[in-house]
Amino acid sequence: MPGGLVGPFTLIVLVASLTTFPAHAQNLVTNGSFEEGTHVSDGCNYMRVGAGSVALTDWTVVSEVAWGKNPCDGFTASDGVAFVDLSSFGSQSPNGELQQSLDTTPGTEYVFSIDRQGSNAAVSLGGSPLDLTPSSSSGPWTTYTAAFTATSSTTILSIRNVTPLVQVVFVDNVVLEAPGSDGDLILNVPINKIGEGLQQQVVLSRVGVDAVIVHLESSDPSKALLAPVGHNAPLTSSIDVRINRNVDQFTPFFIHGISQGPVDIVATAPGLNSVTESFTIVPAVLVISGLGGQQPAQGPEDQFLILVGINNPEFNPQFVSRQHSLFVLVSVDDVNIGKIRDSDAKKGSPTSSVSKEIPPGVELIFISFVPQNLGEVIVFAEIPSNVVDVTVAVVPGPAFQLLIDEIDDANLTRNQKKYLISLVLRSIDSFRDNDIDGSTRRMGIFIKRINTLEKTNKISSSVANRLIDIANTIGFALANPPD
Ligand SMILES: [Ca+2]
Repeated sequence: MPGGLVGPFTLIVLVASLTTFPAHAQNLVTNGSFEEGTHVSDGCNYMRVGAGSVALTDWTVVSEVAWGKNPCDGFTASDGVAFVDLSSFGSQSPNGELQQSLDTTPGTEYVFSIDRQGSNAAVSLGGSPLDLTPSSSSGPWTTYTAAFTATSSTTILSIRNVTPLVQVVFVDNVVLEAPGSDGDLILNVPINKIGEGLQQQVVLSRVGVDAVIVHLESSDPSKALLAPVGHNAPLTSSIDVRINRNVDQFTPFFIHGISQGPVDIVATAPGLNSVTESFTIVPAVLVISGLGGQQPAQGPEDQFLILVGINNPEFNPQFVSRQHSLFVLVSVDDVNIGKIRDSDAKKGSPTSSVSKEIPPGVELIFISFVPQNLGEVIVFAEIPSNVVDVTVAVVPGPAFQLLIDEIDDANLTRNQKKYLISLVLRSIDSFRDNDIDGSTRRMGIFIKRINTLEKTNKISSSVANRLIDIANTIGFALANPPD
């Protein structure tokens, strides 16, 4: 059993030069990808590497591990072709452990990372267990990271199996990097306003190539909180996020507007210039889109959008914060002209008002407008901080289209449909020519024709009644145009 972090054996040490390429950091771990050494298969391209073995270049084997290199069992390395299984063959090494001694500078903050697949392993540096992110779990290859501040000029790295009886504790791609010295942090901010109760994604990046852990902090947690993306972590006043070792890496995170007022978000990272962005948390507002104004109701049902966003000339939609649900009340002022319904509730009857949740992480909802009659109706949408409305005109043109659609859908012969639609089209032509009398007269002919078809049992009473209702509505509207 390995007791302390430095065992009673001689450490085999080989340290990389720290003097080359000062522009960016070196990996202080040598052979961190386990690609180098004298590999001899003991089965399936796994090598049993016992305590004291020097087969794995630059690593001290404290307790037996297995060294896989292009193994036959379908497993692959995370980096290159080789990796280490801390549990050795099967689960034969419940405490498999590797160590390496690293040259470090006291007081310097480093970034550690390791790829792991399978069950948990413990990592310590200089005797201190690392608190790796994300929190440990079983699963496929995942990169775990932690910040580490050296306290000594020599730091022992230990990687150890802490899950006895399991068969897969693979590790690969072990990196300890000095902080970068090149470049600044950059916050790519779409807009410096965030709606109260809403969230905005901001992308953190840097000029340079080194991996770095960035500390982000809200200057006033009562105004704004932070959260990483892709996790259900609670909103907090500060988070640490990692920018990976790649010049093109961008790391998104979310700023959540909590209450109105100014707030700064400060990003700091060891060895880099910090950056501060000022934000203003403003009231969330709504916008009704796709209805009203120059868009009269198109009938028989018009789907429209309610967007949630912030108050600025461009109206930037923003997502609802993950810790909020935003309830929007949508209503109409005259159900004789139009009703509404939740577009997601397919069978719901249209009604005078709908209360609908915009769930966390969403920026819009769909509502349907269902014309009832020709005329004008106001559609309202409201949240506690904001009310908007649009006036919707239900006009004859679309009602004609409604009639054509009804004819199309009715159980009629092809010739009957053709004749009835031709009557409607002629009525539309007259309407467009401002010949309101001609248009009305043709609707009258249409109704007479329907009555005849019904009396001779060529169409059912229900179809006849529906078509006559619409035609009467059009006729009424033509005789009584809205001002
Ligand atoms: Ca490897």
